[in-house]
Amino acid sequence: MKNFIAKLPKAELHLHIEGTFEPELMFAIAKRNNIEIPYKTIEEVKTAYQFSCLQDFLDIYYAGAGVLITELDFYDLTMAYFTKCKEDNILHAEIMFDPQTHTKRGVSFETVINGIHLAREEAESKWGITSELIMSYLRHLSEEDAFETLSQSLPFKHLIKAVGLDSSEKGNPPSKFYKVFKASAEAGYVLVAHAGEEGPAEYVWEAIDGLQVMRIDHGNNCLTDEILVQEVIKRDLALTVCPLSNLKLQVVKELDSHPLREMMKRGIKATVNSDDPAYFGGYLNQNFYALQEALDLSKEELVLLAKNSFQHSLLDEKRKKELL
Ligand code: ES4
Ligand code: ZN
Repeated sequence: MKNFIAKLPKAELHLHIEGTFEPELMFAIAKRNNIEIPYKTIEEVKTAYQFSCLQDFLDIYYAGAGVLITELDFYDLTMAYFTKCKEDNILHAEIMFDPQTHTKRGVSFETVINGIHLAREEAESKWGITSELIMSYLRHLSEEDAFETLSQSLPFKHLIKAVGLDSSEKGNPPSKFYKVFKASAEAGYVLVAHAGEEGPAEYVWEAIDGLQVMRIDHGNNCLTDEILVQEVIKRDLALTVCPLSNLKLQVVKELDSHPLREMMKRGIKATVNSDDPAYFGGYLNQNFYALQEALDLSKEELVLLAKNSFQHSLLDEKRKKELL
């Protein structure tokens, strides 16, 4: 089965580039930027990566991203992820980045996007791996702040395909961002959002009706509302599910009680993704391996999940046809 999964062509649709920051690279970049980090060894870092909820993780994730300063840092970070794509047979990746995490620290939007973009071009020319960028607004910040990010993005609009919504979900419902999502759509961006990871089904309703997203990141809590499930199916909205993330953030107790099987059974289009692989214990293939074992997924089900990832990607129909 492992071999079957490893060879299966895949797309990854839910991946935070700041969440691919491996401790080894973090140490190297911190050193060259003369920044102190609160860990002495890789082991120390790894023991710090124990989370009881999303916020626990986010505190450490934002601190880690704080050592990224130059275009080269963002290039190295992104190139390291594409190397993993090559190893995992990911042919297409849709990469989220959090501009506010960096602009708040005085790193310019341009530095972030240029570094990421350079790596995207190299991955495509070297390995044929295509990618899209999703600029994610931080939901713990204000809508006004998101509007500022939207305007900073406009000179680079040709490099960005979509906007998303991430960070602390509870207490920050999608309704906080209706206006900026509407403006983002008018600017030409496709819309996605995290919803129903820790937040209730009500937040997923707001994401699909209020924000008008074409895909839901996580969406686990959809299952608590049968009318919502029917609506998600009717509108053909895919969920980008992240098994190891859910396990590490205690969204699920055990992988064998993961809702993915129930989602598939009910006819929801689900995809498998790694979210923040450097923090959650594995890249895409590891997520597939763990899930296959826990839920005893068949080869047919694995193929369906992989097909869904291409079908519900932001690729144009021509490239989808090539890859499917
Ligand atoms: C995230 Cl797992 C998760 N949830 C919400 N926001 C995020 N940002 C990075 N990872
Ligand atoms: Zn996420």
